[in-house]
Amino acid sequence: MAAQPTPADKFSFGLWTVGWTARDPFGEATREALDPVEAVNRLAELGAYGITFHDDDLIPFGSDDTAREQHISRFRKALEETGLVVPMVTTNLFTHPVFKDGGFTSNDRDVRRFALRKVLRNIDLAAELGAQTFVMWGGREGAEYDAAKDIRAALDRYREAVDLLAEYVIDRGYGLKFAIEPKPNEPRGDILLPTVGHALAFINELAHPELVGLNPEVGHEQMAGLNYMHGIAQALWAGKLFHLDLNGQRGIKYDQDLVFGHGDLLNSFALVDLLENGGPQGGPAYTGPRHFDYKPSRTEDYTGVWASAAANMRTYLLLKERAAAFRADPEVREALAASKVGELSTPTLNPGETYAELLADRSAFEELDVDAVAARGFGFVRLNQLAVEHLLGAR
Ligand code: 3MF
Ligand code: MG
Ligand code: MG
Repeated sequence: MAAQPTPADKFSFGLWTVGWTARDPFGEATREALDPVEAVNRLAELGAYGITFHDDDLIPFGSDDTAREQHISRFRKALEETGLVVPMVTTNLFTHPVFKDGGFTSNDRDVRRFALRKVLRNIDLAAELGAQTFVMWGGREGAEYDAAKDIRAALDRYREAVDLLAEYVIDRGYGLKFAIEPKPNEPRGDILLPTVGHALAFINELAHPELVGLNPEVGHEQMAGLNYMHGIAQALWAGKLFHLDLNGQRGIKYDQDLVFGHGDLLNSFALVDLLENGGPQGGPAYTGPRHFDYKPSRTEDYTGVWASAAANMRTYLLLKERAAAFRADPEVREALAASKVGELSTPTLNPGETYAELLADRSAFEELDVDAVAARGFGFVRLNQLAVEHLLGAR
């Protein structure tokens, strides 16, 4: 059985996850508010290494400077006592009614300027607490009505905002990097930068693309019917996997925020295999925080909240163990070779080969027995069954 989580596993949780009091669009909260200090203590006891937060999770919106300092210093003391770190900080630009049409891309310029000020202040706090990553989830940056939002102007304003924030971080010497979190919808009908692909294209248009990467979330990609592991792989390929949000989602529906692995378990297995074994030499492909952004279900009391927090980490560790067994199995290695999975890493052209040489190569075209090549099977189903059997602990 997998070991207990330790800080070396780099598991982190949003304060808003275990702290969610379970108010939803149809019902009142089912749990009392959680003291951030207790969240720090309990997560440390469970073996997490980090905690993350939106400004408003820690410092209620509208707090005066004295109250603000008190909230920060209590939290900081709990961090010092437990050794928990703050690897990531983010800003809430979605709860307060002022952000009902967005923060950086509201049609109302006063709101956009206010949003920038709120984020700049929070960047100072992130740097003060030693965070490396500043996540930006633009949940209200979007629209319900096509005539109501000039999308190109909105993208101009989004870029203007991110460029300004990058300039600020450079000027202050903070060493923070930004991670955009795509989501297709909810709370807006359509959210800007809805998928990993849209966000990657946006980053290429920025003044400081090197400072901006992604924070892809399992459920967000799956809400769009996309393959999360593929999205993570493309983010890695682009050198843009700065952070990630792990949770569970069952199909194309509202944002469920289930425990990691409680949605598409096979894709979670493939994801953990990629993160842990997908590096160039077979080691980890990603070394940042394994961050959980889930919601303890509304049915749970606080016993259930802490059990669900532990479940995220345990599921990850079990999948890591299963993925290691999958990679070590000689039959899997043979099946991978039979499926030519490794062959895809061989460049299609020979070293230095030109198109003239390819055109001159009769074996590539004129003399190729296309029917014989077409008749070869790849054996992908056998390979997948081996993955399923390892996942089920049957091998
Ligand atoms: C919503 C989310 C967000 C972001 C958060 C961190 C409230 O579906 O996933 O959680 O993760 O704003 O940036
Ligand atoms: Mg989410
Ligand atoms: Mg998230």
